[in-house]
Amino acid sequence: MTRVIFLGPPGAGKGTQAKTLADNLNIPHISTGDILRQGLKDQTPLGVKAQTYMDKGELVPDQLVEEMVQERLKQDDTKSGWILDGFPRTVNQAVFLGELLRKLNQNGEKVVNLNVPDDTVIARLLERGRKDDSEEVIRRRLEVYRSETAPLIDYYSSRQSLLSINGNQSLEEVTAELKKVIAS
Ligand code: B4P
Repeated sequence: MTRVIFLGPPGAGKGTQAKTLADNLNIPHISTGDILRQGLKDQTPLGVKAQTYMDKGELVPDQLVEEMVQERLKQDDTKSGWILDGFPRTVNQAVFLGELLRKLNQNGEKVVNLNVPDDTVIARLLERGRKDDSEEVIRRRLEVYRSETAPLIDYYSSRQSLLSINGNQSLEEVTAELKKVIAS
């Protein structure tokens, strides 16, 4: 049973690697960013609320994202495992997730941190050019990452082993390193 949480700055390659790994293992890839963007496209109440935060590079409020993840993790297909990408992004979300996994009997998750320097992240995101990939918004996302999400590295390191991967390599090299640490 594989359950993996991806940590890392915006543009670290969480989405890219999570998708590859989930396809390989035939388990669901649960990306909070993708679910929020789909909500926006479908103009659901959640998507509409999330838009103002995402456009500015801010985090969507914890409660909204937590409810969304809770609903998703309760679905039947998660029984075979999952890859969680983009959640948790705050210590509050991590505490919430820990309690939720205990309740659902889905513990035993591996936590992987993708390390990538700022200049690489900025170059990758500018090249991708999504709506929230303008230079100003990317810089804000990095600030938010440092203040809200980076503390999760200590949070998880002090509770369980945190697997660290060099995300500043080619896609294939990152995938190979990931597969190795997840299998170990
Ligand atoms: P996300 O959708 O999670 O996006 P991300 O952090 O920008 O990207 P990721 O790290 O997945 O990078 P990717 O693989 O795509 O978040 C967007 C927004 O949603 C947040 O700012 C926030 O507002 C909101 N949100 C989401 N979750 C939330 C939560 N839990 N709480 C509150 N708010 C939340 O890679 C980026 C680019 O790099 C791609 O073009 C890719 O092709 C390229 N790339 C990847 N790996 C590469 C490599 N090794 N070499 C070269 N290029 C590479």
